[in-house]
Amino acid sequence: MLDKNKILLVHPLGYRADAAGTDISRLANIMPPLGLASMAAYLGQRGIRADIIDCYARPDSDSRIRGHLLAEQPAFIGLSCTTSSFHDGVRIAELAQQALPGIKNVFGGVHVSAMKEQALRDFPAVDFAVIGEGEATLTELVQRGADDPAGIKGLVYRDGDARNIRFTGHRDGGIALDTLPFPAYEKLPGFPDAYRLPIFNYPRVPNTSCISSRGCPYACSYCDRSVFRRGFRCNSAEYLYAHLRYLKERFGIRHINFYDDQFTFNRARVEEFAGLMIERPLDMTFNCAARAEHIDLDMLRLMKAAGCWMMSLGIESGDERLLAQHRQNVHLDLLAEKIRLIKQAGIRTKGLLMIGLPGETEGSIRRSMDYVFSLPIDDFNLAKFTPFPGSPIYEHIHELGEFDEDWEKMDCMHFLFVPKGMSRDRLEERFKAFYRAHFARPKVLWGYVAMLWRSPDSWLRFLRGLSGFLRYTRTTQRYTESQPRVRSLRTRQ
Ligand code: B12
Repeated sequence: MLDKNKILLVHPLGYRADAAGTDISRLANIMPPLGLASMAAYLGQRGIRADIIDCYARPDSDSRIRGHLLAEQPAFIGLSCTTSSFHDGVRIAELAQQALPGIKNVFGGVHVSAMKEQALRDFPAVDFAVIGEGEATLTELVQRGADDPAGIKGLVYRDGDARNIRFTGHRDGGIALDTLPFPAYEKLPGFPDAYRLPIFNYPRVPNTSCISSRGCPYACSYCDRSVFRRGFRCNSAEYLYAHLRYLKERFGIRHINFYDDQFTFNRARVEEFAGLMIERPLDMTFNCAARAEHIDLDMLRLMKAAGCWMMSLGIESGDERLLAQHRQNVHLDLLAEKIRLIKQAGIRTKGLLMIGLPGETEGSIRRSMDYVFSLPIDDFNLAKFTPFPGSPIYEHIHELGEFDEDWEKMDCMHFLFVPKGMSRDRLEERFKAFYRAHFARPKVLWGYVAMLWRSPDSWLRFLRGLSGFLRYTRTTQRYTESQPRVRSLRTRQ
């Protein structure tokens, strides 16, 4: 008899465990699955025991999953999947069904939130999909049991007949974020030491990432907002301060990376939070991401005094005409001005860029390089544009170029989309040239040398993972090219 009061939550690795040592994303960055940790805490408050297995932090988890299922006999297994990890999630769901007949699986996260009914239609192994915010929907499902899903908002389920798939509709509004318990970090084995922020992106260890808001009011063409949709909800400054104090006191955390899409969107909140960090110091530093429209020098100086170490800005492209096709408020001069203000306030800056957007040309890549290299940025990240299901551009992507929709490779490390007028080889070549040009600049190189004392732990990690990094710089391809994949499931069955 399965235990109806228990669920195992799993964060899949996304590919075979023996490839984890050569995955450059993993080498550089392992972050806690905060969505799962939030749900585990929420379920726990309601008397449901939720355990977490994070295969991303500890690959080779199949035997751990099997062992846990046999020992604990949970009635549900929950899987949190991006597009690239979805097939691995399906594989784990099948593994669970074999290990523990009768167990029901429920998928959540960004991929199924975008696919909705299609996730069940194309994948018979998937029992339920939670669309959007998971806390309340999952709690209701576990409390009511797998046989009575009809009235639960935010759920996709099979109504008797395997072909009769229903979506109950989105939940109204969203949870008031201050009513949520802090994520159950203690349920993440090895937290915080098993997790690592992006290399060279933090001054001190232990550190972690944190989310203090949900939703984004903007509508960029390439961004999938199926989970939290439009709008913006955030924790109050007091809640946020209490959250950081908890992380410091319970886990010794000394640096936080806020992964909010728009950390500075609510100015009053930022001012109040900074005020608290200054008045009652926690000896913690933090990074965050912001949009140029929502920062100014006074705010930046206050944030610096409160411990802000690095700020990331989505530049995406240095070609104004290209950008205008993909996002609102495109003013590259204003953006450059704001980046200078960040530096003036004494905060490190990181530029986030994309290459291969629809409309990209040799000329726009050249302009992006010229623009980025004219800015005083300390670090940058160049992602290969990937059209994710749920993003506005996905709807008509085939009109804009060639798209090979191979979900397992949709990890921003492959050019699966090639814009009209470009070739894949040329994009690869320009991608490498972009990075080479960045690293060839003496100022940038000196910045990385300075990390010897600014972030000594990053250098240790870099040296330990050197063979993996070198392999990557030689190929700029990820594990999927050279390593066995999860298995060759077709994208859509
Ligand atoms: C932190 C983060 C990571 C972390 C941790 C991921 C994780 N599972 O938490 C790491 C570093 C591992 C990561 C890796 C990648 N990421 Co990432 N990541 C994020 C980020 C910035 C925040 C996620 C987060 O913590 N959100 C806050 C929590 C509270 O929300 P949540 O995770 O969505 O969870 C809620 C709901 O989705 C739902 N839910 C989630 N899981 C489940 C499971 C069940 C059972 C249920 C019922 C509900 C449920 O309930 C949760 C609570 O309400 C998001 C952007 C964003 N703003 O969300 C991108 C994002 C999810 N990542 C993205 C990408 C592309 C990647 C990578 C492919 C790229 C890369 N090269 O690094 C890899 C994939 C690795 C993998 N195996 O999945 C894309 C995904 C797009 C897509 N369709 O696939 C996003 C949306 C960013 C973007 N706009 O492009 N990522």
